[in-house]
Amino acid sequence: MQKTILITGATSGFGEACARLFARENWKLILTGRRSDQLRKLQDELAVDSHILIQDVRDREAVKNDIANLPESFQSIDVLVNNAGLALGLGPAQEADLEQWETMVDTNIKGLMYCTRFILPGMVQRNSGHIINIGSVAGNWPYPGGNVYGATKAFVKQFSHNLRADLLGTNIRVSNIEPGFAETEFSIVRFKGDKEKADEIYSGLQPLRAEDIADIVFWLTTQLPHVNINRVEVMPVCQSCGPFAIHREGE
Ligand code: NDP
Ligand code: 8X3
Repeated sequence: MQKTILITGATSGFGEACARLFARENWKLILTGRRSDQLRKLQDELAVDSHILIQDVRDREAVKNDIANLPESFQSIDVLVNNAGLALGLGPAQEADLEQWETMVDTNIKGLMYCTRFILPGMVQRNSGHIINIGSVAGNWPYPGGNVYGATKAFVKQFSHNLRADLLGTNIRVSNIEPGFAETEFSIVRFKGDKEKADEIYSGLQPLRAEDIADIVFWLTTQLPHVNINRVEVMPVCQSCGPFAIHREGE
């Protein structure tokens, strides 16, 4: 039987790449995001059964209503990819803009909570489903300027583990993908639309591509039903962890 996947944040980057890959694999798609033009264009382009939700994941009532009012043929969601998210700014905590911190918390934490909470009961009722969260290496490792963004992704990791604890005894799977450096619209958003600055981030190196993450999402869904991949941390070869930083007096 044809399966259904709901991908949040399908207007660009990882979400769009997932939409294209799962369309090729003939899944039914529910695609969400705020940019309606991109969503409609993508829907027109993909020759599969699809439904779009023009939705801000921060809007709890909208997420609730959209899920409650899905057309009947899209109601049985097999896979939820909680992908919508963003980083804003890369400055030190003491100079950070609280609005930006709140936007990251509202999107990466609360939006992901809403989508999960409204879709999970159906999965539990059917005793079947897979929640795939998009975390980040920033939730595992500190870096200067990662402050609240990394902390939101640490939430996503622990929430994923705790969901597994609650879902023990069901057939529902939960996985957290933790990508490193990947070229999408991520840095353009992080630097408030400054494309030149964003391009500099990826110049002279081979970052992960959105398609690399889509491949991992798909691979997770193809595991035998008794297999749960808890976490996948993935970096491009050109990225690694740094040594501990030490400050010496006088430096
Ligand atoms: P993009 O900026 O290309 O995509 C982000 C997506 O999230 C867009 O489709 C955007 O849609 C959506 N989104 C953002 N805010 C909202 C909102 N309030 N409501 C609904 N949708 C929203 O970046 P990526 O593809 O790179 O990012 C996808 C996920 O991957 C994010 O969670 C990010 O934190 C994570 N990640 C990214 C890495 C990278 O280096 N690129 C590495 C590790 C993790 P729209 O604007 O249309 O609403
Ligand atoms: C995005 C990866 O390293 O830019 O989550 O924070 S990083």
